[in-house]
Amino acid sequence: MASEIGAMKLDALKIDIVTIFPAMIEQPLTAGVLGRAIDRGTLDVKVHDLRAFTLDRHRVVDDVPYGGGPGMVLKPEPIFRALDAIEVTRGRPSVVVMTSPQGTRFTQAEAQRLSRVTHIVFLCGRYEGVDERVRARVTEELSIGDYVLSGGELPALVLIDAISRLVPGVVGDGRSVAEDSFSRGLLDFPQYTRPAELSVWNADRVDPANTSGETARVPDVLLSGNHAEIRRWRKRQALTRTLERRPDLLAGATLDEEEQQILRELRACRTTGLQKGKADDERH
Ligand code: J9Q
Repeated sequence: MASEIGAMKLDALKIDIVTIFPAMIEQPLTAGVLGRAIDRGTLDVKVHDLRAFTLDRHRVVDDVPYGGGPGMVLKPEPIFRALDAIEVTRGRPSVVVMTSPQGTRFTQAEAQRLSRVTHIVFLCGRYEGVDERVRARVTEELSIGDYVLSGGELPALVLIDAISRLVPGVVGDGRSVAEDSFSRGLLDFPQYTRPAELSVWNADRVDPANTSGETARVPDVLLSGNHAEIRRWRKRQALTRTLERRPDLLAGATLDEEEQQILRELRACRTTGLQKGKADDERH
């Protein structure tokens, strides 16, 4: 009936997922940091097949909508039975989340809040809908964005990933969680790794001999060893990107004195038309 992934710890975050496609949830949760957290017992995850909570021989989970129209609607009784079974075997959950396009938008602040609860149930709806009476047992209806999906499984995985990363012990290096761009409210600065100089791959594709000699180099400042300069360069890059791509984020960002100063410079440059494109990046 319910498949358990991993062994559990006393302070683990308990997560139950109710779905008609258990395989869609199970496999992804075996990979990466979440997979390791489940193996260690830092996360206690159970996936429940909604069909296991039907009583008829054809294990029917959906039916035609009252009033007519296209598509099928998830029946309420199997969902109620699944929630009751979870409560009996796993305890009363702190929150019951349903992923749906009608939900409020999931944000990093919501992820922070939900990472502090002890037990979350996720109900994965279908595109066509869920019987409205199910909402009586749902404490939060969340959307991950405005696009059409076939079901709530992928949104549930998105929520589980974002929430679990914030649970102490899930991500090995707690520093990268704290420094994560959305936690600071800005986009990330550009990252580079070795080699410091790269022949341009596009040129190879056009001309396999690649006689152009064109290279893509890592910015000199990152090779300089001057950590004060590197920190300032990164701040400027993060602010430039945020200003150009997501200016809406700046309203909610917490900036230190240096960042506020850089932002004033960038805005002044922008309005005078001095700074546009790559040229400016190289000047600073
Ligand atoms: C269940 N499109 O979309 C965005 N966030 C959630 C959803 C969604 C969907 C269909 C079914 C959830």
